[in-house]
Amino acid sequence: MDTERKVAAEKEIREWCVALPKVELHAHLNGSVRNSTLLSVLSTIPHLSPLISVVIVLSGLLVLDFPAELAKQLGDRGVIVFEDVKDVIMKADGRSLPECFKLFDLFHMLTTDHDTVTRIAKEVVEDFAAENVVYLEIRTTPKKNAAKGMTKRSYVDAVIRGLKAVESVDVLFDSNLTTSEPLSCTPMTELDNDTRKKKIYVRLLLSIDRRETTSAALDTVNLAMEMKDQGVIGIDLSGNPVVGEWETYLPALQHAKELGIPITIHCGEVPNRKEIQAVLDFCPQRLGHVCCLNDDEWKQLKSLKIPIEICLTSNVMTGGAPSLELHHFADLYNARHPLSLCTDDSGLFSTSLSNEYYLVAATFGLSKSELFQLAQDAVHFVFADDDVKSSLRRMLKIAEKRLM
Ligand code: 6MZ
Repeated sequence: MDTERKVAAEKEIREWCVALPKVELHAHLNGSVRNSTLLSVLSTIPHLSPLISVVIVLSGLLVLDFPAELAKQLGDRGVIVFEDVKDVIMKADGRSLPECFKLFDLFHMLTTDHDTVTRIAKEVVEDFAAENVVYLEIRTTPKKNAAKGMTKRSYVDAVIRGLKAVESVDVLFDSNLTTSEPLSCTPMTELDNDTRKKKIYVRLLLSIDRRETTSAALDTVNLAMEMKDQGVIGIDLSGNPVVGEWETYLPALQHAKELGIPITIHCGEVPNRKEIQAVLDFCPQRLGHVCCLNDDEWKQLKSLKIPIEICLTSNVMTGGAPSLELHHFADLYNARHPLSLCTDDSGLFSTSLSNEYYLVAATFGLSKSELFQLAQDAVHFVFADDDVKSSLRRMLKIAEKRLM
């Protein structure tokens, strides 16, 4: 194929991936923040010269270069040690997992107040909806911050206010608010002003951060139970995989299981044999990542058939997979293991769910009908109830006529 035809073919499949109605099951709120929002929040930090922000914007610096300025300011004010984070920030091509967590600490300094949490929740939903995600499970770690009068509950309330504030698309987030009408499957880009608004189902998963104590983890599970009629439908275990012990979170995860709350766990981001085995024995409803399993663990995983949230770009950028070509997606897909494509941290890794579908087509040669089947299969693994699943299936049926 000559270059021109190749470029045209790539454009066509990229657009098709955007138009495909998609289900996102693994997206961290603070990892999905818009770069422009981080920049604008940055500019409100006291003593930060507006000139610095303007220069950063005008010079078109790479997104992740800008926290260097933030880090310097925070360093000057004694909030962090600038030298500790400088090298991480300056890296343009992939960061190790520990390096990502240093960046998350910086992001949290910027985003952890009620108004900013509300803003980013609203924008994250708008961004996923804009690329035809029709069902979004967004996960976030409820945070306490006494200085800002923030409790875990008020943090989640602030997220929910963000979901309610979305205007560009109808957000169906209350568990009692399912619709019997099929969702619109018109790409956002093709909607006129007077066309009926597009809909997106949004559900929340509350994350337990691996740095938390057993008691804090239990608080998160109890909060999820308390807020189950407000769109909270599951529990996630995440955070820096080299921090913490499985035994610390187990009582909270066990409690969630007893309460009937669906659970997803970040598993095998590092080769921690004891923990991977414990996670497989615990047998949650879904697993995220599963990068560093040994032969025996792969065998167990496949026989357990636990659905996997696959995060291609994230895994390659953080070194969990050696390359796209050698990503474990291929093995799991060929083994017909249940899986769903996800973004993980679309802001941090500059990706989108459409791009993840495109990467699967470009790297592993999946056809449109195979990609469509992947989107359809993901509906099986959502934590929402059967009414939502039926609605999503009806909508995908309609979309099939247009796309295939
Ligand atoms: C493990 C991750 C993650 O909760 O503040 N998080 N945990 N592995 C990953 N892969 C790279 N990416 C994100 O969103 C940010 C938090 O999500 C978890 C980390 O705990 C991070 O601090 P929230 O909204």
